[in-house]
Amino acid sequence: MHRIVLIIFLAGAVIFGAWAAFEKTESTSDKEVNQAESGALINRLEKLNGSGILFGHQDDLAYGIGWKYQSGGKLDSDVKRLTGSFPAILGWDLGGIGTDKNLDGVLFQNMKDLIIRGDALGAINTLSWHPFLPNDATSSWDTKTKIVKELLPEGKYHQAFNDKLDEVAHFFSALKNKEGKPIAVIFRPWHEMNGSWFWWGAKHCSPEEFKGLFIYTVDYLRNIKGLNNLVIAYSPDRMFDDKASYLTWYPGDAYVDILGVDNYHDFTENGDGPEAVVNRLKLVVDIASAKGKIAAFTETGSDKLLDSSWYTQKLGKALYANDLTKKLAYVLVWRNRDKEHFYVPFEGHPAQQDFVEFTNRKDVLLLNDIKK
Ligand code: BMA
Repeated sequence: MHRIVLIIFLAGAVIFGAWAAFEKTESTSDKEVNQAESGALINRLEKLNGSGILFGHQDDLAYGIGWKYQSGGKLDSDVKRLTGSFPAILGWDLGGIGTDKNLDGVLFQNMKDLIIRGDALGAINTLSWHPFLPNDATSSWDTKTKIVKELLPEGKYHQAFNDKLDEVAHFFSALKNKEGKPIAVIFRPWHEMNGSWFWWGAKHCSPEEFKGLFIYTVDYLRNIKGLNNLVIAYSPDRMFDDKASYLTWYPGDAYVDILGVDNYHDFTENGDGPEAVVNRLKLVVDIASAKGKIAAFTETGSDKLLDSSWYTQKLGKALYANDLTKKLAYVLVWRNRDKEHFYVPFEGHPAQQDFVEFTNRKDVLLLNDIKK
């Protein structure tokens, strides 16, 4: 009798031990795989940086001038129509998450499919977020209420904010490739915070509140929701002239992988001019390099391309102004809504040739240039 009890006990111990060891290796290797996801994208961006600057376009696969992606249909792209290649960087926006369409009319289901299809082709996806207020207002530009601190723990809308982040996390966790592995993407929340046009902007919260919001967002997605496929970008708008002003809203090295800048205005007549674009890019690269991080021109463009040589004469000259600016990992231009609002030219537009010339540069990288 005793022997039987002993045998059962020993057998149980062996099974438990094996199970515990299995559990351990499972979770250790899961963790390594997970860290590898965002890490691999960072490595890839760093590696590609030696060959040139990646070119990106917002909503590129979703719609363009005179066409719109149909679920499951053939891929199209205004960049490809002119150059023969999709862009290397695909920009998307999560504003409106929780409903069926984003703020610019892209069905989230299509966005998900297109991110997955783009990734399979070798492109890199970046997502910004123009969130709606989690109270009764419906847009990022609604600045009536100072709401940022109400989103943080103890705040009136904290639970509503968590619910929003759950929706964001749900979207990110659905980004899986054919092998079922999570797809790493660049996430660029709370952009242009040094302007005051968005409710998280400079006049609507203190830098400390802003940092709290940024840190909470990244912590929640990474630690509470367990997402390991996010490479995080920090991207103020153009209003900075030194390191301190650039870093006023910076949440800290632990929360940021890419240091960026959004700048449309300095290319226009009312802005500070092309030298200011270059100086600000240089500053971003300098700050990023000192931190061992990636630098990027996270948003720019010339709406309607009234200056038909904007790509070679303005953007190209700024990107390749000097050894610092050349270290930018990528540049993203905004969306092609229609003939009244677009940033990439279309067939027959006066800027067509210039755009093709710009993208033909050896150091401007489209998808065809970076395919694995
Ligand atoms: C702006 C414009 C708008 C758009 C918004 C968010 O610059 O392109 O049409 O809704 O960005 O994408």
